[in-house]
Amino acid sequence: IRDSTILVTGGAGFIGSHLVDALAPRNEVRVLDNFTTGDRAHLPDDVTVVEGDVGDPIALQKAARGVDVIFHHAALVSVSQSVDEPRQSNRTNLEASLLVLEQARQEDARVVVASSAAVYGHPDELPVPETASTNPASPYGVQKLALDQYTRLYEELYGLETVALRYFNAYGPRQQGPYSGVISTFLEQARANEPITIEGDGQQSRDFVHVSDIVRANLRAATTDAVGEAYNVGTGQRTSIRELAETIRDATDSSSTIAHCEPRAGDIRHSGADTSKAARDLGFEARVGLESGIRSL
Ligand code: UD2
Repeated sequence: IRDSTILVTGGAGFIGSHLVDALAPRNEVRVLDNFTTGDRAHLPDDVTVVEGDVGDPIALQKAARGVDVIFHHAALVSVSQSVDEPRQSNRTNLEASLLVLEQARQEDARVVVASSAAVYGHPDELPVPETASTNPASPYGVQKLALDQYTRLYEELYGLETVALRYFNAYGPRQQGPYSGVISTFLEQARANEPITIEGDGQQSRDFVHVSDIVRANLRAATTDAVGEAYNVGTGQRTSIRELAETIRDATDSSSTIAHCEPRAGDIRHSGADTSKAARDLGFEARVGLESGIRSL
């Protein structure tokens, strides 16, 4: 995508800021972020920053005026926070997202939204295709599923060009903070030569996808003809948490021990993407394998 005017909501966050880096050289990029978890230091100089909440219609309107494409990455990403405070996460993840879709309608802009593997809950098929049943296991998952369905409906009802990307377990540089995911936690523990803490037996598995691949999926979604659809964004490979702990310990030459603690309540046992739809309709396939992705960190 080039020579376009683009809004990235949550553009100072983990995934958003990498997307901004990829877009900024060839496009006019605007970022809407409230900087509660986002970081200004991650933004290139030549983007326009609107500091504000995605749920604030005035800020959103200002940021979205005249755009061709909106990448919607602003969200409260903590699953456990959504369990503790479902209404608060609903306001950001669903109500504000609906505001983004309405704004896109007004601008007739394409919208690419960040959905999640959380829409599947405990998947009943592996690898899980987009057609699998959706029974989210958290308010976060319910909110992402509703957003995902709204994007489909906005295409159907209003002819808006929409795409939902269902991310599996994202990792990469700039993933930080209390809700940052198992890879950044294990890396921190390994670097400090402290015990690597596996929750449960470590046989649970995930599909870890590098943020550079997530960015590439977004760029494909910006130009695909196959709109009104949701796509899995993963590698198609599952890795157990035990294997992950060992890979990280080896990659960092750490003397950490590997410890087991209580399993997480309600943990998903296995998660892995069927990547064939994204390959067929977006021409997207992940390129970064887990070991090289971890080594690059
Ligand atoms: C991921 C997403 C979440 C949501 C969800 C959908 C991240 C960071 N979160 O949650 O947003 O989409 O998938 O199902 O990508 N673990 C340990 N030790 C630790 C930390 C974690 O053993 O110190 C285990 C944990 O119990 C789980 C696995 O690692 O079995 C992955 O945990 P996570 O929090 O990185 O990601 P997940 O899959 O729960």
